[in-house]
Amino acid sequence: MNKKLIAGNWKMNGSLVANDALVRALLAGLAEAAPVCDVALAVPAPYLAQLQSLLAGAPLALAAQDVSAHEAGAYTGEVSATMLRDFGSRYVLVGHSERRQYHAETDQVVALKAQRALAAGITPIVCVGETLAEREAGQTDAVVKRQLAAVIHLNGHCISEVVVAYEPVWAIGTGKTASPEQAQQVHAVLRAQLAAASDKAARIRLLYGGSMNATNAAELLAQPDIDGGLVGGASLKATDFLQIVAAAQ
Ligand code: G2H
Repeated sequence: MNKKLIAGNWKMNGSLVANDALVRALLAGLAEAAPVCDVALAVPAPYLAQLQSLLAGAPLALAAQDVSAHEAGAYTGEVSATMLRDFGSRYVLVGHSERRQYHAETDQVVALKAQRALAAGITPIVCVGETLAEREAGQTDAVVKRQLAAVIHLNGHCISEVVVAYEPVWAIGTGKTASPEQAQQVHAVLRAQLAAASDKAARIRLLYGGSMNATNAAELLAQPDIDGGLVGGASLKATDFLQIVAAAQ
C-alpha cells in the first residue's frame, strides 16, 4: 500500500492574513495528530513566499497550482518551474480541469508542463477527469486514458515520478462526489494503464479529487487504488482538512 498524500488546493482563495491563520491552525493540528500520510498545500503563486516561510521545517509540503510550459523568456504572466522551485515547491498541479476548461490547456500542453516540473525537480500532480456529458456518453475510460497517455512517456523521465489525480469534472466544487465504487473503477483503469507502461505502477500515487470532504473521505480513501485526495473547498477550513488528513491513515 502506498503512503497516502492529501493535497489541499486553495484555488484562487486566500490573503496574507487569512493564510497565516489557516496555516497556523493546520500546523497546530498536525503537530497534535502526527499523521502518517504526506500532506501538501497548493496555493496561489503570490503566496508561495509566505507559505515557504510559514512551513519551514514543518511536515507540510508546498505545492503550486500551475507552471509554465516554457523555461524562461518572453511569456508575460507565466511562472516557470525554476521559479517555483526557488520558493520551495515540492509539487505542482498540472492539467487541473479548471486550467483545461478556462485556459484551453491541451493534453500536449499538460505534458510539457509536467516535463518542465520534473526537469526542475518538482513532482507534477497530473489531473485527469471526464465531464458529465462524457460520462453520460459512456466515454469516461477513453477520456481519462487519453489524458493519461499524454504524460506516460515524458523525455528522460519515468511515469513513476508523477502523481496522478482523478477528478471527475462533474464532481468538482459541485458537492456531488463520485461514489467510492465509481472512483475506484476509474482508478483501476488508470492503474492498469500505468502497469502496461511501468513496472513501478503499483507505487504511483493516484489521488481522488472532487468534493472530497470530512464525511466522505474515509470511504473514498479505503478503496484499493485510491492513494490520497486532492481537496479544494474543504482545504480552506482547518478542521475539515485535518479530518480528511486523519482519515488517510
Ligand atoms: C477539485 C477539487 C480540488 P473541490 O477541483 O482540486 O476541488 O474539492 O472543491 O471539488
